[in-house]
Amino acid sequence: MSTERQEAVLLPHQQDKDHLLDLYRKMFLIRRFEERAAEAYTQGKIGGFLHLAIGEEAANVGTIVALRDDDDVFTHYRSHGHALARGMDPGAVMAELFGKTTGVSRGRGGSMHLASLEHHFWGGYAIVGGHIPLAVGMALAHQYRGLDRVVLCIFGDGAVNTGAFHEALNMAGVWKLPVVFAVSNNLYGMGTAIERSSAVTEVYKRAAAYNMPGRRINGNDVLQVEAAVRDAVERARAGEGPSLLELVTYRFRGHSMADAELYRSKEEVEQYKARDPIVAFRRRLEEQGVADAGALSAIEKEVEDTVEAAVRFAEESPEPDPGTIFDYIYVNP
Ligand SMILES: Cc1ncc(C[n+]2csc(CCOP(=O)(O)OP(=O)(O)O)c2C)c(N)n1
Ligand SMILES: [Mg+2]
Repeated sequence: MSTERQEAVLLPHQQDKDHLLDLYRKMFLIRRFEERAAEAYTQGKIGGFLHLAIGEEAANVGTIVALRDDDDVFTHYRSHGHALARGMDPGAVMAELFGKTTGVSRGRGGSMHLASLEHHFWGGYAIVGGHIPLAVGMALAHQYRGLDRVVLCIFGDGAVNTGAFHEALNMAGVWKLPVVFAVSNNLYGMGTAIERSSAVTEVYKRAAAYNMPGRRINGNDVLQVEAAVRDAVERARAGEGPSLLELVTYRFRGHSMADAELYRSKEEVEQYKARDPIVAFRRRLEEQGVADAGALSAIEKEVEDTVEAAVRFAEESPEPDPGTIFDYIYVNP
């Protein structure tokens, strides 16, 4: 699938070694976290659904790092990577998957409902497209209150055929709201390829219908994603309205842990794995002399320790007391 032919024009801070290594560390953290979550799931330690973002780490990280701390994030159910990139504690995110009281949503939400007020991270939504109007509502609130906060709304290619997508983008376009719509186009919605479900498969083109700019970006290049999202965020913050960014990426694993993957060939998956966004970024950092293999391995080791500690924390944390089952359903007065 073709994307913008954009030779890496680096932003000034993208030449900064610390920033580049931070991007690498975040992407690697997501990869290891997801791999360990998959293991824990097969061991029966995680219940319910588990949707992994392995393969989509560049899109996960490039979007979130473009935000200010007080900007707001809404995302869909494939959200562990976004939460980790936002700086949510890996132990508390893992504990949420385990359904423990120490989880970010106190074990009540599980994998699909990560949230953190402190991180302006409003979920984790399971209804495809259902959160897009919520994000637009928050953007309207920011505009109405004269705040310069921007809302980032992330969803999959499957969401662009829901009514909520069209209604919400239309209102955002009419009112020039400070919201950035970022579609992680991983080419499939569950077992359905995008060309079987979308009359127009170039998602970014839909922006024209709502009078906002639309761009298709290589979602496997963290620097291109970050640059595009920063542009769109600046535009929104300056009062120039919303944008639609299509980040073309690929998930290496099934839709969820229960997916026999009969809808795509092993060869196709292998082709994409050969262009692994983490491996490619690692190579680039080495080739450009940002860090040598030893320094990158040290980051990986540190991340592995962090993830092991997160799993231990989740395992050792207490289960919620059944007597508290009705707590947190409504906001306490
Ligand atoms: C309104 C609604 N319809 C159907 C579903 C079942 N469903 C769950 S995930 C999914 C696929 C969505 O794919 P996409 O938006 O591309 O996100 P991805 O899983 O690829 O990240 C579907 C149809 C749902 N959760 N909500
Ligand atoms: Mg998809």
